[in-house]
Amino acid sequence: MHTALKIGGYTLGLLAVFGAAVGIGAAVTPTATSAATSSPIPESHTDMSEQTAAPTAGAASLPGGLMVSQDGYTLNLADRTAQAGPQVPLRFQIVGPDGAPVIGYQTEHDKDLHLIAVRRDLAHFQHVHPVLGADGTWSVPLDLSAPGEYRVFADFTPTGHDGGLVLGADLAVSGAYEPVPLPEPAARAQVADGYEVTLAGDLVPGQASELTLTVSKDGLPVTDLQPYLAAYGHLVALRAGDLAYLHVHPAGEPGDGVTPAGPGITFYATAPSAGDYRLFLDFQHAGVVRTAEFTVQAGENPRAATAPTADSATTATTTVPAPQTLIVTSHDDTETGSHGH
Ligand SMILES: [Cu+2]
Repeated sequence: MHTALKIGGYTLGLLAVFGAAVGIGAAVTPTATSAATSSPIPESHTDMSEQTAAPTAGAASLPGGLMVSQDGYTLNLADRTAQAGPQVPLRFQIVGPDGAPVIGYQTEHDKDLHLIAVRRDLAHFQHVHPVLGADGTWSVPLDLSAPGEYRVFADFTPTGHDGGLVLGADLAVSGAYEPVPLPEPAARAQVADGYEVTLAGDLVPGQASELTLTVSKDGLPVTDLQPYLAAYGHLVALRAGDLAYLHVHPAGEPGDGVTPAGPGITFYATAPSAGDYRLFLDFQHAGVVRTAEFTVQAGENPRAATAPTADSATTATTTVPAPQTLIVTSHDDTETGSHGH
């Protein structure tokens, strides 16, 4: 009985690994799939045909921005490298399932395509709106004064596609890269010209979380925010570590009779996992668009949780140095106390 249970457990484990292999193999290489087909578990073949359908659902539920190609649409940068400079022309195409550059887009948030560029250390965020040429080539100047590895996200909805897509591509900017550590989590962000934005609400892994960002200037609430991209603010949230691009949507829109023009702007954001995220809020006031940036922690901090385990030695060498982990841990305690989460 005991042996039978062990075998059963082993088989289940094997099937789980096998299922995962098929999931990856079907999407990437035929080698993994053929290896899986020669598996010595004949009764699993029926399971496999069911598992083969899984990758589609899995890819659909992945956070945006992690892939350069999805659903037959590919983000093609004209150049994957650039020289540093304040006005570097970026050119790219969205190539569709038919192999031709996409020229038909559905307008979302007032624009046919939103382009986000950020250095991989989550510094130097930019949100711009490229111009589409007749041949399907988008172009926009980027401020790439700071060298380093950048991630470029195209957020768009092709005509005829069910829902929006966020594709991501790497752009290397030559020069001396001096990465900066992710700023500590904080509920308050200072913005130029006397603006301050505070953040209320918790980012809960796996569910749409309500976040309210409140804008003040020189200590007074701002109640005359201007519509920007069909909302009183536009929020982009990226996961630290892989720059997964979260789905965020505003609660209400200007002119709907219920949404105030500040000082609070409410969003719903879904964090795919526990961990650190960087939030970028674009808001417009007195004719100028400004960006407020926050580091937010969703759920328990996985870095703090892994610190005391047996494999911490190997983890420490590949990820975060031990002293930094200690600083983060102590900061968590003060954060929890001061904000009363
Ligand atoms: Cu945009």
